Amino acid sequence: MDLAVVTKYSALYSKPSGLILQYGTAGFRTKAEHLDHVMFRMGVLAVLRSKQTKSTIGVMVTASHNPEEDNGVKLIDPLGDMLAPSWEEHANCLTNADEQDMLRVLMDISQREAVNLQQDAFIVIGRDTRPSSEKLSQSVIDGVTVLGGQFHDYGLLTTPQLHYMVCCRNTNGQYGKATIEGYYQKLSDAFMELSKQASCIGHEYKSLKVDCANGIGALKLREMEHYLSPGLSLQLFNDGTKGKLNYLCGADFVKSYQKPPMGMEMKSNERCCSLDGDADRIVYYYYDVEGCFHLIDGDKIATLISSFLKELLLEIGQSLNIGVVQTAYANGSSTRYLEEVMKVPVYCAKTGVKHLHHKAQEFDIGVYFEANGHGTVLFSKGAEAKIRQLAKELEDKEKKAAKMLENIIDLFNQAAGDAISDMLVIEAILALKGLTVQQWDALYTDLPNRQIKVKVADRQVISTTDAERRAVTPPGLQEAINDLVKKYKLSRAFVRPSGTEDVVRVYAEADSQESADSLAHEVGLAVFQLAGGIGEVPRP
Ligand code: G16
Repeated sequence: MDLAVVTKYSALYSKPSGLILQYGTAGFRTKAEHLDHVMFRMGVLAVLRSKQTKSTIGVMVTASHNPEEDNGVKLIDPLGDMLAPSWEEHANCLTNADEQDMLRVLMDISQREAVNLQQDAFIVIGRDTRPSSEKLSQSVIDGVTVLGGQFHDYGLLTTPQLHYMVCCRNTNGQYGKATIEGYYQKLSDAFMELSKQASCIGHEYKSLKVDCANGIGALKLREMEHYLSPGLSLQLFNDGTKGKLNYLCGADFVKSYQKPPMGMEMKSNERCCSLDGDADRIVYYYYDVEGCFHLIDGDKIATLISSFLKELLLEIGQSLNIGVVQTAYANGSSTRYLEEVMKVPVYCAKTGVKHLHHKAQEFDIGVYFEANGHGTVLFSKGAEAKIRQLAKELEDKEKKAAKMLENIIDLFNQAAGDAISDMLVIEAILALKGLTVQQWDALYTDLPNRQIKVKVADRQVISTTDAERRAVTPPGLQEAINDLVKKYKLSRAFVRPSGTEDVVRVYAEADSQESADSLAHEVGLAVFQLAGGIGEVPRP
């Protein structure tokens, strides 16, 4: 295979002049009209990665929580995990190369990574429901075929479903069947088995209201519904029949604004949840009888899951080590509860599933969740084998606990955070423990917090350290944050450039909502002044 063939076609996918993009928190993301060349080039890069690893590689076309006008692309590595960091660098070089430099960059990547160009390549492709996604995924396919790669286009899929497909294909079906039916069957079998163990499932555990962010989650939950019957009945809202993707709805909206999504009919004490645009995040919430809104975010999801896992391990007499991985956005109360009450070690990673996933792999059982609802649980090979063996050997109560753990292993998407799989795990745990949403919420009280976005000319002027908890540049910014934090009780604040949107994110928490709002605003102003703010000055 001759790399020069790529340059013959790449001119058809011309790069807008001067456009520089970075492979960010979850791949490339920007306005859809700027992405044609990126898609073509990522198709080409996926072929090189596939040849190098002799494995199937995934390419997902989505911008997840971003507005409908945006789009994006990320590559999925052989085990269904995120692209290796050194290949993110190659992705940057290839995407930003001028037309005349393409061949040189491709040769450089192939040499440095010892890619055997004669090796076969196989790529699987998925896309979300954005109007731009179909055409952009065709550009990916063009990139794949120009280098002679074979491919399978799954069409519309959630992001975690594509991660699952890649993992299945590269484990020769050991992880599951690489079809959409295989995914539904694997998850629903595990869910139904778990549900059977709940001694009496009352009506309150059988139905759930789901806001689908007007995205792919709605289509996929509709397809899956009958697999879950009669265990769980889902009432879908924001299913894409009218509203705009992620607009005033979805997990990111609910978490950021701490408000229910538009279009959801909520009665008091009813358990509701929201997915995001590509169904890899989930948050829960309810209204209490006084009409007060309560958000149950990724931190509380991690707490519910790890306490359940700890109980089951205790029952089967196993001391497998459990670790919880969070990010700087984790509510201070959640970290305190996990460490002090549950006695579970907690680690802080940089934002982005790739960082959390990596850290979670260090444990027998690694629970990782971002506060925004993105996460899953990883079981080491050894822990999984032990649990499966105990499920065969043990008897009575212990056997039941080991079987539940076995079902939980199958129910979690271990390739990536997955809103559908997380939802089923949560529903099963609540039913098994007989917990209401209010009881779950009452595990601990969140410290009031606020997140805001600030526009700056170049967000890369902000760099951070200590898992993003301290700003290194621009000079004076961290000192300003320190001074502001001192003004409030139980307070904490940090800033970081987003890796998915052209904004700087500001997070603040304090002893009251008023203080958290005011601290976030003041820190936002400091960012605006010291980091080159543009447009509207942050308002209280
Ligand atoms: C992506 C990542 C998440 C991250 C989020 C926000 O989520 O997968 O790990 O928390 O972006 O990242 P940032 O603050 O850098 O913009 P999604 O759901 O958009 O794919």
